[in-house]
Amino acid sequence: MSSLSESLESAVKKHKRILVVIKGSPDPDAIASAFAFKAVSEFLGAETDLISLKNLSLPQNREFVRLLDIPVSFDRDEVDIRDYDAYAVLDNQSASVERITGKIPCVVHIDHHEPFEEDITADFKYINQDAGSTSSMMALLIRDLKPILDPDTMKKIATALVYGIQTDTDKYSYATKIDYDALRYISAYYDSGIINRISEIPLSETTIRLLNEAIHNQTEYKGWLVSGIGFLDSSARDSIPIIADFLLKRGEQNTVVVFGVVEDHDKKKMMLDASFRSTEEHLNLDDIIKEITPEGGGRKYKGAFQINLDFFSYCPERVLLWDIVKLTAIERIKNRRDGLYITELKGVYKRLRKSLRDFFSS
Ligand SMILES: [Mn+2]
Repeated sequence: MSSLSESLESAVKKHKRILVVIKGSPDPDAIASAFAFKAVSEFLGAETDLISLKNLSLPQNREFVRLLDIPVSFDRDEVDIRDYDAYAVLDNQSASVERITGKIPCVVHIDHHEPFEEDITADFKYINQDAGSTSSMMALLIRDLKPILDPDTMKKIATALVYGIQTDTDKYSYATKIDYDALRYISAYYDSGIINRISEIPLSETTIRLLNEAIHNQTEYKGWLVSGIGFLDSSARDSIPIIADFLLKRGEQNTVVVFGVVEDHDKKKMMLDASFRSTEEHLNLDDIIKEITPEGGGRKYKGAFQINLDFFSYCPERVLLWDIVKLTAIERIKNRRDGLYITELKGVYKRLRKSLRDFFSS
């Protein structure tokens, strides 16, 4: 057993009841890695519940959860933490969770995004940017831990992890050695029929309509494509990253930014939501986005940010409101494109510092 899986084991064994919080949009990588962690921690003797702060959005993600019978409760922003001794966060840059952090300890933080500077300590903190997905990291931990799971559970977990790896690496186009190592191990257990069923689900009508909107409203600026798609209901939120993926694949520009205003009418909630996609390996999307707002971040090829607009949900002039949001967002994104030279230098410096560190520590 490797020292990593040993430290995971000793961290989990310190607690009886663990709450796993899926913080961002509940995508297949986040759901699969949380699901795998639940099985591992239950094998190690801890009861574990999975909650997602947000609701599922895409039809294929709903089908993914349904077919694999993944026990996550969605759209939960209230939870009684007296029921838990510790919490865990997977597939998110930050281990901070409102109303939970500071009250119970963070037992596990596993992620593959750019590390985020914060003072939250976790008993087991494992951040690896060389992995294309958190699912791969979980798969390799399971390989080393060798938990005894019943074959049906193992099959579900392996299937979920394969799908998590597949979606986060854009069907393996960004897969790294770690992802392939993980696939080599779990592919012996997964159910390819379920993956095929999920992959066959077509885009929803709403996504197609918004895609059309995006194509007609695109602006090109110094090799970047920027497009605003207007207002959309929170149930269609994940259309934004899908449209960004789609526009990038058309291959006209190396970087794409798609944004829209996501609304939840019942709760009077409104959010500017943007997705970044790039084919440039050295474009530091995390730096680019963090300078727009700390409520966002990225990794190689992908990034996103959100800006709360709740106050503006009272605005009676929707056309005007959208124009203001659109103009401001485009202006800000253009500014960041102009400031790119500086960001790129910072990226070079970071990489230089890391390679010097690796050199001296080896
Ligand atoms: Mn991920």
